[in-house]
Amino acid sequence: MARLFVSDLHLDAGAPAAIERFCAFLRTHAAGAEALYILGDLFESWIGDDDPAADELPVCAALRTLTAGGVACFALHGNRDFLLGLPHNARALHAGAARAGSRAHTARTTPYLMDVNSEAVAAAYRATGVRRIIHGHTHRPGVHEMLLDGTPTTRLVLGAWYEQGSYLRYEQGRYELRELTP
Ligand SMILES: [Mn+2]
Repeated sequence: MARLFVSDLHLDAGAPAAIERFCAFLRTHAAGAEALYILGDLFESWIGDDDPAADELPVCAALRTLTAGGVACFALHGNRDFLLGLPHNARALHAGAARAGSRAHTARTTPYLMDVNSEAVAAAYRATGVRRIIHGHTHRPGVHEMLLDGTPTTRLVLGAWYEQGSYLRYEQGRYELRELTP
């Protein structure tokens, strides 16, 4: 059975077509998988699990259906939905830090980081000992192979779902980036 990886869906109640695209993905591709890994930014923003609007998002029900059907589902917090599962006092702390960070960012003229830093990637490989990294966040899907200290490494980057759905499929030792037909 396959393991599927997605990231950067940025689902928002204001864009119901994107929500339906992901729900359809859950009902079809993911329903037959062994596991689904959501690697950040499932939601465009998330103000808390107690947001009354959250219960109305069909994606939450679709994820419940998926896991009830026996598909393991794992989710990392992204920079857009880092408040998933946090209690209110933690959110208040983050909100204060976000406001301070926003002011500091506005005061700086540092260009926006658009892709990974290759030195940071090499450091992550060396620190962890892994030779394969799967990530999203940059919204630049692709496969990057390089030799690190003489050893082959592979970095698989997931695409964002703004225009079209995409995912990474792993089965029997093979990884494949796939796009959903619109
Ligand atoms: Mn993102």
